[in-house]
Amino acid sequence: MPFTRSSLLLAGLAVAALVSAPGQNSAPRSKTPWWQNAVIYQVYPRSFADTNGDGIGDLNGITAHLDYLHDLGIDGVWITPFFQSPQVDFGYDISDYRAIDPQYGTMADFDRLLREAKKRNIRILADFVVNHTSDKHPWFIESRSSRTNSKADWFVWRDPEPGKSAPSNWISIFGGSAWQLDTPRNQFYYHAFYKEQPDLNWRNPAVRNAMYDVMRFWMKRGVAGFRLDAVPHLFEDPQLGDEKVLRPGKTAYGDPILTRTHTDNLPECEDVLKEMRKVTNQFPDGVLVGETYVSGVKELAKLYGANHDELHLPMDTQLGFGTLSANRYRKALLEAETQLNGNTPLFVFNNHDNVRSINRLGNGTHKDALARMLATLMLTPRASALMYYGEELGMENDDPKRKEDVKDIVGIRGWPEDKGRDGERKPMQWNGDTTAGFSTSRTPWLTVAPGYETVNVSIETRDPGSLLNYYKALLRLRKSDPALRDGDFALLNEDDANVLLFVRRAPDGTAALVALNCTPEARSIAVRGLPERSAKVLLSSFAAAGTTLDNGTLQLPPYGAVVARLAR
Ligand code: TEU
Ligand code: CA
Repeated sequence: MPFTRSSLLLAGLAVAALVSAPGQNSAPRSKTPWWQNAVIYQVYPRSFADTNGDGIGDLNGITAHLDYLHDLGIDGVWITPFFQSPQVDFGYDISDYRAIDPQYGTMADFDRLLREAKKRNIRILADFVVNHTSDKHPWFIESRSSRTNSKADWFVWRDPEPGKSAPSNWISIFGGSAWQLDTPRNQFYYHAFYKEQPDLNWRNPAVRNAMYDVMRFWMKRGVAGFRLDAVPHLFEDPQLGDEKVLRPGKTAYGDPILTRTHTDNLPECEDVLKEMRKVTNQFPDGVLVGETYVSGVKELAKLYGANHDELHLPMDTQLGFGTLSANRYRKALLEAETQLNGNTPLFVFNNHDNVRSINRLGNGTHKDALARMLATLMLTPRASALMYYGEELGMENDDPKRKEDVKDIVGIRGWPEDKGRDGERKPMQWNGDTTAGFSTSRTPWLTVAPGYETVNVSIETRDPGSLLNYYKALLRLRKSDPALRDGDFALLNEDDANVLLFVRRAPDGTAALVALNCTPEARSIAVRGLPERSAKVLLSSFAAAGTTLDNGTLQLPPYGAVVARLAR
């Protein structure tokens, strides 16, 4: 989609130079660990950059673009799984945790990536798929071979029972029964995801030790830490027990909609997280990010550990994965501030499993403004953040049009209700060439999304008013501005259902006002409860840096966002 500048012509505010020029010299970082208030950029390696022309992105493609990531201003890169895998779930089915899949490169390529990243002060995080292996992993091949082999208890096995088609009514997240009958054991094994992804038995200490060895293997190589995949699914109720119908109807895969009380977020998960934290603590930069979809802030708070001894950064899905609403955002920010026991929240709006936020949220209009508003919401509170490749460009979801084009198996099973995750995994848009500069192959593994001709790194780098340059300015500002870096956090105008307002005030008195219009209509508000009568724009989606704003009547265009220095 070309940018819709006209949408910004509102409320008599200047349209033009949309980025500020914050000081070049970042203040020295304090001794806080690197991951606090860090921005971690998620790379889906298959779709980022292909250097050998096979249509599939690779590790060398990431290395080739480290300068881009450095200029963007991120602190770390999380790479989704690049380990040896049959690729049934595009890497989330691992057959060797210690080997690189040849599609993505070699161990030498990975070591070079680590070295080059380090030179640029960028930490690399690996994706650790802890819940399950591939059915082609030697551990599972041995485990399924008999009831008595040395790995017999490494996966979750149950006897068939007369008159029952499966040990329980549990449903796989990817559709169908979560139990698969297997020969020659003549037993069922449990799989939370595809049947090609058998669940490891985390109750077995040998499994735990083997997995902790894997962590040490990568951290010794130079990986800073891990994004732990599917954390809530590590344990199942040993008593089994059927799930109840949560609500009438069917999933996109034709299954009943059941509770997941026997399989999700069991308290035992925390024991494992504590052990993993101990492993991680042996390494100075060690960090554990968690893929933690939870139902509320209490559950989220627990995942940090009562003594800060579990996850460093469990994903806070409250902010980014609900509806677009000032009231909801206010509540999520307040909860993150007050109910996480002083731990660092990790905000995220986009990843490889969810429709991109500018397509998922809003009413389809003013997408460029919406992108800036969401970026500002994610990057100006006190938190770390996860970005997803292409988010900084305004890349849009591009779901397959025909079932036969779908690559993600859940999209085949769920068609047309659930078209799968291909839409948010489209090739990174580097330039306006036929394949968006992603690959020299004319047939990349997924076609490039429409809009790449204008929404791409090459064009946006040169356009001072681009979304990319907005992100760069925002990332610089959050490091260099005392208020955004060290300031506390206070909500204002808490009864406003349309505009979210907050102030970050640093110990030295420097203060920044953040105003975000969460609606597709222009809004005009009076800021209450501030000694300062005016503010000077630092960065905005609609006003030039340096513009003076009157706090008495702040005017915001649709989805307008502004960060401003409060004048004393
Ligand atoms: O996702 C875990 C997860 O809970 C998924 O159900 C997610 O909600 C779903 O993909 C949305 O469509 C992780 C990975 O992020 C995902 O890509 C993997 O497919 C999955 O684990 C299995 O490893
Ligand atoms: Ca390739």
